[in-house]
Amino acid sequence: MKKTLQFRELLNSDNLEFLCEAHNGISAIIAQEAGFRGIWGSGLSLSAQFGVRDNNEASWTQVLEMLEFMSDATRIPILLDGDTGYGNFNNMRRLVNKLEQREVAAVCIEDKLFPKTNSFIGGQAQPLADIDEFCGKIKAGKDAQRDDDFAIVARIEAFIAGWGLSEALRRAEAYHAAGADAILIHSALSTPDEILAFKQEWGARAPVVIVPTKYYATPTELFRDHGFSLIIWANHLMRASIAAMQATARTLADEQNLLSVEDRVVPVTEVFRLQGATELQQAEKKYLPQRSRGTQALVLAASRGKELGPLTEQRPKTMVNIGGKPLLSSIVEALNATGIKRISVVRGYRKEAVDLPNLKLIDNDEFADSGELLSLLKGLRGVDPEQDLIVCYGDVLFNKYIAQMLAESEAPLAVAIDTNWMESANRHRSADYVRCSAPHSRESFTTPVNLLEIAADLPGNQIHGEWMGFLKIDADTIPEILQASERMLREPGQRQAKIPELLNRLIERGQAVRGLYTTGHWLDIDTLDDVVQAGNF
Ligand code: SPV
Ligand code: MG
Repeated sequence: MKKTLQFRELLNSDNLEFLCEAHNGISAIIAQEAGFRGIWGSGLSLSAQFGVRDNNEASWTQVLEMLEFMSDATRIPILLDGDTGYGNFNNMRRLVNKLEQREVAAVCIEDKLFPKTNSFIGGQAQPLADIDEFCGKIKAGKDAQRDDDFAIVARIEAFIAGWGLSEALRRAEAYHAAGADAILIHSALSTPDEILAFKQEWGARAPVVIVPTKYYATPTELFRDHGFSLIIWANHLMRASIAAMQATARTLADEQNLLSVEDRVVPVTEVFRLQGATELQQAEKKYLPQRSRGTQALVLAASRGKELGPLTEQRPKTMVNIGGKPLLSSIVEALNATGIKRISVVRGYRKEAVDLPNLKLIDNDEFADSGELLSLLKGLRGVDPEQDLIVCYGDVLFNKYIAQMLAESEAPLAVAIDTNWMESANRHRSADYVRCSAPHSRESFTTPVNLLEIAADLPGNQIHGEWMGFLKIDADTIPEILQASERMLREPGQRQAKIPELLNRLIERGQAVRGLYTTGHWLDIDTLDDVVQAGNF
């Protein structure tokens, strides 16, 4: 329902209704969340949050600007405390139009002179507006409004200025006749005597609004019984926040640490919630190009690398020193060089030795009696589900362009394939050979090639290349690979399963695995001989 109509319903309902003061976007959200059906845009609170006096020191456009934030942030109607209308009838009609443009439902103007002073500062000495001049202002506002449901509340300051009941009634009658939709009768007494006397005489000629700031001890039931329409809790969110800010600032100044205030302030997540941060995250997923999510890496480095003998007694293979630094350092550098900053490492054997900075460490404490698929599974559970992922091994050195090629691939799932597979075959080392939908050729640069099978014992005439141990998984595909790994590891006899077995499974189930051909520029550290060779890599 449009805000003007909501406000009109509050004014005209048979029940006593309530407005809560707010003075900026977040206090408006808080008032709405507490269940209030309307907001009082208090002049006192708005000026206070700007750090100025309630004397029209903030310009009306500055007030309007804050009001726009409050209105944008909420669905409930706002009644602006428009002071005296910020000028004469002409300023008033411009104000009404500007408020309507910002979906502010109503404005209240008081019969004092510009620049006004808050009613609780020497109210008795404050001059009142000429009745006819004020009526002209009300009329001009009503004539200016484009939405018939926009409301103008006329506020009577006769009691504040020390005039009696008859002056208050005379004014109310005139303002009502000029078109005011409701009367706000204000009083600075600590008892409700004035406003009750007014209501008694006024009856139900037009809805009556009150602000019980000074007669706060009066039971609300009394107002209900007397048929008031609307109560304004006029400044209490502002005053509550001042108390909280003063206490927090004093404590911080005295104690010079955050510990003593942390439990007394809301967590930052509460701030994000009030700001609606989740909505933006969802919108980003919907509207931003997928690539911008970035790429992360997962290094599988849980095994010892027994073949390296004494070199891996105190540390896993990934931490063996090659060319003056741990193997893992070179891997991290190659990843960093392609712009991949987020790197997770699955560690197991001598895990405390894997201690390089800026890595997310994921433990596989079952490394000794399990295969690399379990490490992959634990790794997938620990990575950021929002980013694309490159999986690599902690004992494979590579040129950065290989990671770049994988990161740039559009495929949901891809592997890097070395066409130079004969080299491994000639050296009689174990390797994972692949058969693809097409061999490496000029066409394979432009036509996507899919993996058909991966095995250590493929017949030579079927081999198109060697899997280099790299896997690229699109963020959206991570859950699928995670579930497939879980399923496989639950089957009996699969505890030692390796990634190629998972890939064959996925292919059998119809998952496309893109093969990206490349030639050389990587080194698998399996033997002491490899360690020596790697020095020149
Ligand atoms: C305000 O909240 O700014 C008001 C109410 O005008 S009072 O401060 O009581 O005058
Ligand atoms: Mg005010």
